[in-house]
Amino acid sequence: MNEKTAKNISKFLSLVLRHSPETINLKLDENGWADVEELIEKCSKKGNSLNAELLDYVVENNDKKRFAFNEDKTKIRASQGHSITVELNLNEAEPSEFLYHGTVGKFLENIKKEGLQKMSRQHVHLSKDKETAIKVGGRRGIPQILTVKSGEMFKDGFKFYLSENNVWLTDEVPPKYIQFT
Ligand code: HQG
Repeated sequence: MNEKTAKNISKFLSLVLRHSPETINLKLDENGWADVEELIEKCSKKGNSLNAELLDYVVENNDKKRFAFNEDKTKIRASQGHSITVELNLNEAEPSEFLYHGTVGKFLENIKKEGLQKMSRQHVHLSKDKETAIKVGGRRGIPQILTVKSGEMFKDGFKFYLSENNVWLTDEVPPKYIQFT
Protein backbone atom coordinates (compact mmCIF):
# COMPACT_ATOMS: atom_id res chain seq x y z
CA MET A 1 0.00 0.00 0.00
CA ASN A 2 1.20 3.42 -0.95
CA GLU A 3 1.80 5.55 2.19
CA LYS A 4 0.26 8.58 0.56
CA THR A 5 -2.97 6.68 -0.08
CA ALA A 6 -2.98 5.48 3.53
CA LYS A 7 -2.50 9.03 4.80
CA ASN A 8 -5.29 10.35 2.62
CA ILE A 9 -7.64 7.65 3.87
CA SER A 10 -6.63 8.43 7.47
CA LYS A 11 -7.39 12.12 6.95
CA PHE A 12 -10.72 11.30 5.39
CA LEU A 13 -11.60 8.95 8.26
CA SER A 14 -10.67 11.66 10.78
CA LEU A 15 -13.07 14.00 9.01
CA VAL A 16 -16.04 11.64 8.91
CA LEU A 17 -15.46 9.78 12.21
CA ARG A 18 -14.49 12.78 14.36
CA HIS A 19 -15.99 15.90 12.87
CA SER A 20 -18.48 15.68 10.00
CA PRO A 21 -20.08 12.28 9.32
CA GLU A 22 -22.75 14.16 7.38
CA THR A 23 -20.17 14.84 4.64
CA ILE A 24 -20.98 11.35 3.36
CA ASN A 25 -24.34 11.04 5.08
CA LEU A 26 -22.90 8.55 7.57
CA LYS A 27 -24.59 7.82 10.89
CA LEU A 28 -22.50 7.35 14.03
CA ASP A 29 -24.11 5.83 17.12
CA GLU A 30 -23.91 7.60 20.48
CA ASN A 31 -20.57 5.91 21.16
CA GLY A 32 -19.06 7.15 17.92
CA TRP A 33 -19.25 3.83 16.04
CA ALA A 34 -19.91 3.69 12.31
CA ASP A 35 -20.99 0.56 10.48
CA VAL A 36 -18.03 -0.63 8.40
CA GLU A 37 -20.09 -1.72 5.38
CA GLU A 38 -22.01 1.54 5.36
CA LEU A 39 -18.78 3.54 5.64
CA ILE A 40 -17.21 1.72 2.70
CA GLU A 41 -20.33 2.07 0.58
CA LYS A 42 -20.80 5.77 1.32
CA CYS A 43 -17.12 6.59 0.78
CA SER A 44 -17.21 4.88 -2.59
CA LYS A 45 -20.31 6.82 -3.59
CA LYS A 46 -18.30 9.99 -3.01
CA GLY A 47 -15.60 8.72 -5.34
CA ASN A 48 -13.11 7.68 -2.63
CA SER A 49 -12.08 4.12 -3.24
CA LEU A 50 -12.22 2.30 0.06
CA ASN A 51 -12.55 -1.40 0.74
CA ALA A 52 -12.18 -3.72 3.71
CA GLU A 53 -8.55 -4.44 2.95
CA LEU A 54 -7.54 -0.78 2.75
CA LEU A 55 -9.47 -0.03 5.92
CA ASP A 56 -7.73 -2.89 7.77
CA TYR A 57 -4.36 -1.60 6.64
CA VAL A 58 -5.05 1.95 7.78
CA VAL A 59 -6.37 0.88 11.19
CA GLU A 60 -3.38 -1.42 11.78
CA ASN A 61 -0.64 0.83 10.48
CA ASN A 62 -1.87 4.28 11.41
CA ASP A 63 0.98 6.20 13.07
CA LYS A 64 -1.14 7.22 16.04
CA LYS A 65 -3.58 4.31 16.03
CA ARG A 66 -6.35 6.85 15.57
CA PHE A 67 -9.07 4.33 14.70
CA ALA A 68 -10.29 1.09 16.21
CA PHE A 69 -12.64 -1.71 15.18
CA ASN A 70 -15.10 -3.38 17.54
CA GLU A 71 -14.54 -7.07 18.32
CA ASP A 72 -16.12 -8.57 15.21
CA LYS A 73 -14.87 -5.75 12.96
CA THR A 74 -18.35 -4.72 11.89
CA LYS A 75 -17.90 -1.25 13.39
CA ILE A 76 -15.17 1.36 13.44
CA ARG A 77 -14.62 4.58 15.38
CA ALA A 78 -11.98 7.20 16.15
CA SER A 79 -10.40 6.59 19.55
CA GLN A 80 -10.25 10.32 20.41
CA GLY A 81 -10.12 13.78 18.87
CA HIS A 82 -13.85 14.29 18.20
CA SER A 83 -15.49 17.66 17.87
CA ILE A 84 -18.96 16.08 17.67
CA THR A 85 -20.46 14.79 20.91
CA VAL A 86 -19.90 11.08 21.42
CA GLU A 87 -19.71 8.97 24.58
CA LEU A 88 -16.43 7.06 24.32
CA ASN A 89 -16.67 5.58 27.83
CA LEU A 90 -13.06 6.52 28.34
CA ASN A 91 -11.01 4.90 31.06
CA GLU A 92 -10.26 7.16 33.98
CA ALA A 93 -6.61 6.94 34.94
CA GLU A 94 -4.08 8.48 37.31
CA PRO A 95 -1.53 10.52 35.37
CA SER A 96 2.15 10.88 36.13
CA GLU A 97 3.33 14.00 37.97
CA PHE A 98 3.66 15.95 34.71
CA LEU A 99 2.04 15.81 31.28
CA TYR A 100 2.82 18.01 28.28
CA HIS A 101 0.89 20.13 25.81
CA GLY A 102 2.23 21.55 22.57
CA THR A 103 0.86 24.85 21.40
CA VAL A 104 2.12 28.00 19.62
CA GLY A 105 3.10 31.48 20.80
CA LYS A 106 0.00 33.32 19.65
CA PHE A 107 -2.20 31.32 22.08
CA LEU A 108 -0.02 31.81 25.15
CA GLU A 109 -1.50 35.05 26.39
CA ASN A 110 -4.98 33.58 26.38
CA ILE A 111 -3.83 30.30 27.90
CA LYS A 112 -2.18 32.27 30.74
CA LYS A 113 -5.55 33.89 31.42
CA GLU A 114 -8.00 31.02 30.96
CA GLY A 115 -5.81 27.94 31.11
CA LEU A 116 -6.05 25.18 28.52
CA GLN A 117 -9.56 24.79 27.19
CA LYS A 118 -10.95 22.08 24.96
CA MET A 119 -11.72 24.58 22.22
CA SER A 120 -13.58 22.75 19.43
CA ARG A 121 -12.80 19.24 20.67
CA GLN A 122 -14.30 17.21 23.49
CA HIS A 123 -11.20 17.34 25.69
CA VAL A 124 -7.87 19.05 26.21
CA HIS A 125 -5.20 16.75 24.73
CA LEU A 126 -2.01 16.06 26.68
CA SER A 127 0.88 13.67 26.23
CA LYS A 128 3.22 11.73 28.48
CA ASP A 129 6.34 12.82 26.61
CA LYS A 130 7.63 16.14 25.36
CA GLU A 131 8.45 14.75 21.89
CA THR A 132 4.76 14.15 21.15
CA ALA A 133 3.87 17.63 22.42
CA ILE A 134 6.53 19.13 20.14
CA LYS A 135 4.91 17.39 17.16
CA VAL A 136 1.41 18.51 18.17
CA GLY A 137 2.49 22.15 18.59
CA GLY A 138 4.58 21.94 15.41
CA ARG A 139 1.40 21.43 13.35
CA ARG A 140 0.71 25.14 13.81
CA GLY A 141 4.15 26.77 13.83
CA ILE A 142 7.07 26.93 16.21
CA PRO A 143 6.06 24.65 19.06
CA GLN A 144 5.80 25.97 22.61
CA ILE A 145 5.73 23.25 25.21
CA LEU A 146 3.67 23.66 28.36
CA THR A 147 4.22 21.43 31.38
CA VAL A 148 1.00 20.47 33.14
CA LYS A 149 1.12 19.64 36.84
CA SER A 150 -1.14 16.66 36.33
CA GLY A 151 -0.22 14.95 39.60
CA GLU A 152 -1.32 18.00 41.56
CA MET A 153 -4.49 18.35 39.49
CA PHE A 154 -5.35 14.71 40.12
CA LYS A 155 -4.87 15.18 43.87
CA ASP A 156 -7.16 18.20 43.65
CA GLY A 157 -9.92 16.08 42.11
CA PHE A 158 -9.55 16.72 38.37
CA LYS A 159 -10.34 13.68 36.25
CA PHE A 160 -7.99 12.32 33.62
CA TYR A 161 -8.73 9.79 30.91
CA LEU A 162 -6.45 7.70 28.78
CA SER A 163 -7.74 7.00 25.28
CA GLU A 164 -7.32 3.63 23.53
CA ASN A 165 -4.37 5.14 21.65
CA ASN A 166 -2.69 6.57 24.77
CA VAL A 167 -3.62 10.22 24.51
CA TRP A 168 -4.20 11.82 27.93
CA LEU A 169 -7.43 13.78 28.06
CA THR A 170 -8.96 16.12 30.59
CA ASP A 171 -11.72 18.73 30.60
CA GLU A 172 -9.58 21.79 31.29
CA VAL A 173 -6.28 22.85 32.83
CA PRO A 174 -6.56 26.02 34.94
CA PRO A 175 -3.55 28.37 34.65
CA LYS A 176 -2.21 27.62 38.11
CA TYR A 177 -1.36 24.06 37.02
CA ILE A 178 0.64 25.15 33.97
CA GLN A 179 4.38 25.81 33.85
CA PHE A 180 5.07 28.14 30.97
CA THR A 181 8.85 27.90 30.93
C1 HQG B 1 -5.06 25.92 21.90
C2 HQG B 1 -3.94 15.92 16.79
C3 HQG B 1 -6.30 29.91 23.18
C4 HQG B 1 -4.31 24.62 22.03
C5 HQG B 1 -2.83 16.17 17.76
C6 HQG B 1 -4.30 24.17 20.57
C7 HQG B 1 -3.50 16.07 19.11
C8 HQG B 1 -6.02 27.64 23.39
C9 HQG B 1 -5.61 24.70 20.01
C10 HQG B 1 -4.93 16.39 18.81
C11 HQG B 1 -6.58 27.68 24.68
C12 HQG B 1 -6.67 23.63 19.90
C13 HQG B 1 -5.35 17.66 19.48
C14 HQG B 1 -7.00 28.93 25.20
C15 HQG B 1 -6.05 25.64 24.24
N1 HQG B 1 -6.84 30.01 24.41
N2 HQG B 1 -5.88 28.75 22.65
N3 HQG B 1 -7.54 29.07 26.41
N4 HQG B 1 -6.59 26.42 25.19
N5 HQG B 1 -5.70 26.36 23.16
O1 HQG B 1 -6.31 20.77 17.41
O2 HQG B 1 -4.11 19.76 21.32
O3 HQG B 1 -3.24 14.00 14.46
O4 HQG B 1 -8.18 21.15 19.10
O5 HQG B 1 -3.01 24.83 22.55
O6 HQG B 1 -1.77 15.29 17.60
O7 HQG B 1 -3.54 20.98 19.13
O8 HQG B 1 -5.59 14.76 14.65
O9 HQG B 1 -5.92 20.57 19.90
O10 HQG B 1 -3.23 24.72 19.86
O11 HQG B 1 -3.41 14.85 19.73
O12 HQG B 1 -4.89 12.56 15.62
O13 HQG B 1 -6.07 25.67 20.93
O14 HQG B 1 -5.03 16.52 17.40
O15 HQG B 1 -4.17 14.58 16.66
O16 HQG B 1 -6.30 22.79 18.82
O17 HQG B 1 -4.50 18.72 19.07
P1 HQG B 1 -6.74 21.29 18.73
P2 HQG B 1 -4.42 20.07 19.90
P3 HQG B 1 -4.50 13.93 15.28
